[in-house]
Amino acid sequence: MKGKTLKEIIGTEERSLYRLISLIAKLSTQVREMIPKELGFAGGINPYGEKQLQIDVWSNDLFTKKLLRSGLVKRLASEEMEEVAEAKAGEYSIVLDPLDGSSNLKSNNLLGTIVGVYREKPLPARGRGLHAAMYFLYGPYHQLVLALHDGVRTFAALGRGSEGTRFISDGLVRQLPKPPTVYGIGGLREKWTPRVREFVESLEKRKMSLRYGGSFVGDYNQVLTKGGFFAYPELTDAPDGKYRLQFESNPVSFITEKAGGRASTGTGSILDIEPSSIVQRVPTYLGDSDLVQEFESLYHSKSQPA
Ligand code: FBP
Repeated sequence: MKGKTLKEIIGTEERSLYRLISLIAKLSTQVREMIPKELGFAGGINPYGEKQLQIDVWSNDLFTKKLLRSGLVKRLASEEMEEVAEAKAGEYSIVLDPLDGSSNLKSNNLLGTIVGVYREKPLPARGRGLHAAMYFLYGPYHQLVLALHDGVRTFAALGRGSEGTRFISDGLVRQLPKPPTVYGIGGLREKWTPRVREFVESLEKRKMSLRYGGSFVGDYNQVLTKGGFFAYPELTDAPDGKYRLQFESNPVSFITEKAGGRASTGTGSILDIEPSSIVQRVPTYLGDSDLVQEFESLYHSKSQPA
């Protein structure tokens, strides 16, 4: 079967979007190449008070500088920066988690990059307004999962070095498989609220397989590939969970809905949240639409967590 290139998938109707996604994909190959070379800790602390690995800083600088100088991006917000960065002109606004799962680096677990693309607009923005969303998974092979208006496709990076790499897809639009077979839930079990615990125990009884590797992109990709449910839920000491709405939950929620799934805060769609700040977090429940709706029903039926 002859694979399809990014150009063939994105088509010519939006040349600037093709140029933007090609640039992001090229930069992702540079991040992947850098991962084994750059370990250790920089002195910096990101806005969430988390110690930044040097590769976090390097990846953020790479994407920010190259995208704002491309002439395509007017605004860029990143999990690693407190303020929205701006260029003089550009058709698009970008939200970015440059290296998701960076705490996994030393154990050589899966890492990824998450990107949301808006037609130029102020940030923070509602996820419903996303124009495209993607993530790169730095796994056994370098994978791109890309959601456009007409659905989700996956690509593999072929070739050597960031200049020579081509992203090739089978061109097929992905839907979350049924029946759902895997699930993953973040946070310490002892900190799950009663309604979260009750739902997870129901999943265990359904003989679904637990898949949790501590990397949002890596764990979510299992749900997209095998069908299932993934959450970083409300916790007794963190009612908004851990994921940032702008940089993690909105882009992956966009991908989820384009793949026929559902993405919820427990009370409603993540994509419909009117953002209050660039750093806000949101409890995140994603995947098989029936399972997520079942969780929402349970969520409504139980009182607020203690
Ligand atoms: P970072 O953005 O700081 O890497 O944190 C996000 C993340 O690593 C997710 O990729 C992952 O799902 C989650 O944190 C793991 O959290 P925990 O260590 O609490 O299981």
